[in-house]
Amino acid sequence: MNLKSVYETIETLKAEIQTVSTKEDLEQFRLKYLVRKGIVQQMFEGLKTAAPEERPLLGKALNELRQTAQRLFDEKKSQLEQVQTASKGGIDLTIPGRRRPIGTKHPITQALDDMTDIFKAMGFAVALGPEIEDDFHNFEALNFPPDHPARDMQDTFFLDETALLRTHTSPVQIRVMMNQKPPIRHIMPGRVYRNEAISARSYCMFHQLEGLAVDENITFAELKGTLATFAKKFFGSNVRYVFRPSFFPFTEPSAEMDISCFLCNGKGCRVCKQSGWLEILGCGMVDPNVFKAVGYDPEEVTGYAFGMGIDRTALLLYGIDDIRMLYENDTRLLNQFT
Ligand code: 2U9
Repeated sequence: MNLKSVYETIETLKAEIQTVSTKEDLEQFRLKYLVRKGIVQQMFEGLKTAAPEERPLLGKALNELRQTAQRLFDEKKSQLEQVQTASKGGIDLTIPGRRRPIGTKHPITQALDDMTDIFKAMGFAVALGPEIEDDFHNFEALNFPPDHPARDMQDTFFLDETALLRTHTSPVQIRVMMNQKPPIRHIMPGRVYRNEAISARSYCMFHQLEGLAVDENITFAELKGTLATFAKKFFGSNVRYVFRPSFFPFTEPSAEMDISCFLCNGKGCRVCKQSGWLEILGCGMVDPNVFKAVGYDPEEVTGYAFGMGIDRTALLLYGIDDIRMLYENDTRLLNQFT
C-alpha cells in the first residue's frame, strides 16, 4: 500500500457510489468499504508496516479515504430515503391532480334555462321585472275584480298598503306592454310569492315562466302550435297533449294544457295519479280588458298568454317528492344534478 493506491481508492469510491441506485447496492458498498474487515480498515492496517517517514502523509491520506467513504455513504443514504418517502405519499408526481369541485345548476335553474332556450328559438325575448309590485300591475290591469280572493291578505303577501310581493310574473307583461308597441313576443321567468300553508306540495315562493304574444291577427291556433312545439321539445317528441277549457281573469277564452305522463307514457302511475295525464300550464287569449288597461285597442290587436309553475314540474321531472327540498340547499340533493 502506498500514497498512490490510497488516492486511487478514493477515486474508485467516487465512481462506485455513482452506480448505487438501491438500498441493496448501498449495503454492498458499506460491506465492501466501511465494516471492520472492509477495504478502508484493511488499508489502515497497512499503516503499521509502512516506512516511518511515509506514515504522516499516508495517515493523512487514509483519514481522507475514510471520511470520503463515510460522506459518500451518508449522502447516498439520505438521497435514497428521500426518494422512498416521496413515493410513499409525500410527493408522487404520477398521481393525477385533484379535481376542484365545481358548482352545478340548481334543478329549477336548469329547467328554467332549458325552457327559455326553447322559447328563444321560437322568437321570444326574455323580460324581467320587480318582485315587489303594486295592486295596479299585479291585479287591476290584469282584470282581477276588486273582490277577487287572490287580493285577500290570506293569499297575497302585502308589505304595506300599496306594496306587495308579486303573486305571478304577469305584472312584467303589463310593464312590457306599457313600454312598447306590438308586435310583442316575450317570456317572463321569475320568482313569485303566495301566502300558502307550506307542505310537501306547496311553498310560499315558487317560480313561473309566463309568455305573451301580441300582434294583429294572433289566433288560438298559434297559441296551440307554440305550446305543442314547446311540450314536444321539453318533454319528448312522443308526448300527446290536450287543451281543456278553463277560466282566468286575464284571458278569454282560457284553457289548461295536459300532456301524457312522461313517466308511464299515459298508462297510469303514481305520479299522474293513474290518470295518464299531467297538468302543465294555463293559457288563453288576452282579455280585451287587459289591453284597455295598458292603452292598446282590442279592436286592433289580439294576443295569447300562457303561464306555468316550474317547481312542481321540476319535482316530477327529477323524481323529488318534497318541494321543500328544492329550497334547503342541501348539497346531497344538489350534487345529484351534475
Ligand atoms: C297578461 C295577460 C295574460 C298568463 C297566464 C296562466 C294562464 C296560468 C298558472 C299556471 C300555474 C299560474 O304558476 S301557476 O300557479 N298560470 O294558468 N297564466 S294565462 O296570462 C297573462 C299574463 C299576462 C298581460
